Amino acid sequence: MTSCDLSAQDVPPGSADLRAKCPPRYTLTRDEARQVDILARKAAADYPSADDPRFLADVGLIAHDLPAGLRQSVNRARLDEGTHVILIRGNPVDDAALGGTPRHWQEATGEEGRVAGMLLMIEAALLGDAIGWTTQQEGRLVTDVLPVTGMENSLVSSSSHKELTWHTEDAFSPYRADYVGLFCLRSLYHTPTTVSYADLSALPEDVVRVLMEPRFLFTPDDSHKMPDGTPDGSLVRAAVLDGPIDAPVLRIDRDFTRVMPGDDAAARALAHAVAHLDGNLYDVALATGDVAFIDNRNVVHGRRPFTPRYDGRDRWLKRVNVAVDLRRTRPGRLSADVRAIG
Ligand SMILES: O=C(O)CCC(=O)C(=O)O
Ligand SMILES: [Fe+2]
Repeated sequence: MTSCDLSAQDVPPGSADLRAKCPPRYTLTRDEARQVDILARKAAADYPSADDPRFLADVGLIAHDLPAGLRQSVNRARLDEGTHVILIRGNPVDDAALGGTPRHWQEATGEEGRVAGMLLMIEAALLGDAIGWTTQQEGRLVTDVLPVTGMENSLVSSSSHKELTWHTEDAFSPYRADYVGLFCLRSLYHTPTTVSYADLSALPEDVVRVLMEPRFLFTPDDSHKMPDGTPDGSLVRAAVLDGPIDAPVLRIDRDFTRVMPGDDAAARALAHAVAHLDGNLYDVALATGDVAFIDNRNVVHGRRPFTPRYDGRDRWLKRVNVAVDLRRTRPGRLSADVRAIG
């Protein structure tokens, strides 16, 4: 047993370093993987898509049929307020049936990819309800993370040559997800996802105090296609740290967080936070069959650079945003039935 084969309950509370080295993980047995596969395929047969309102109404119940060991492990990690990432290994992936990695997320329309999306939605339902963004990948709930020609050096997840710098997912929005779920379908060279966390005991007290004040400006990242003529309408002023000092919620995007002109104390605090998060950054290399739920309140995440080949074998993840309390996101949605924010 390596030091990382710990179950969630074995991780001592408060040990951010150990959490980084040993994320709570659950490895499905072959029988359990078969059980998960059957559930996902049945859902794909019973419902037309992951966005179907009937599926969204039922998926929480479908998740009751996931293996008991998995449900117990995810539940413990959910209740641990310091969790960085929940890893579920050994999920079924039929590489041949998937076909080639699509050249663009708009082309990710294959049936086997849809089954994978259903699987991710079912496991995500152990944590909450899926939300989407009208401004992102046409408002889909299950989105695709894959390298796209021409985007190699961009600041979005379809980049490759350029490191995807760490960020709170959708930091600009009060309706952002509590978890970001990633299902790795393919990653030949194990390109790592990156994760970092704030250890407040290692930051000067005055810096922490400033980070807790609403002195920071957040703009939507480039993955959100905002309507023309909305330059500053989308600017949000908020704190980087929120909540109790022993269980802070982190909100920061290395590329899209600024301070008001002339606010030197906020600029200094932001620089401290950036250097601190840079220093705590560690790798989580997802392999085929891994599902990772990143706690978007406790950690920031990104991705190391890689060289895409555009040969149909490139890295490919399915992604979902999960809200623990769907009602919290309601002001951002048109109606109870609409899951896309915006
Ligand atoms: O590609 C990854 O590992 C992470 C990408 C990312 O930040 C995201 O999809 O939100
Ligand atoms: Fe992200």
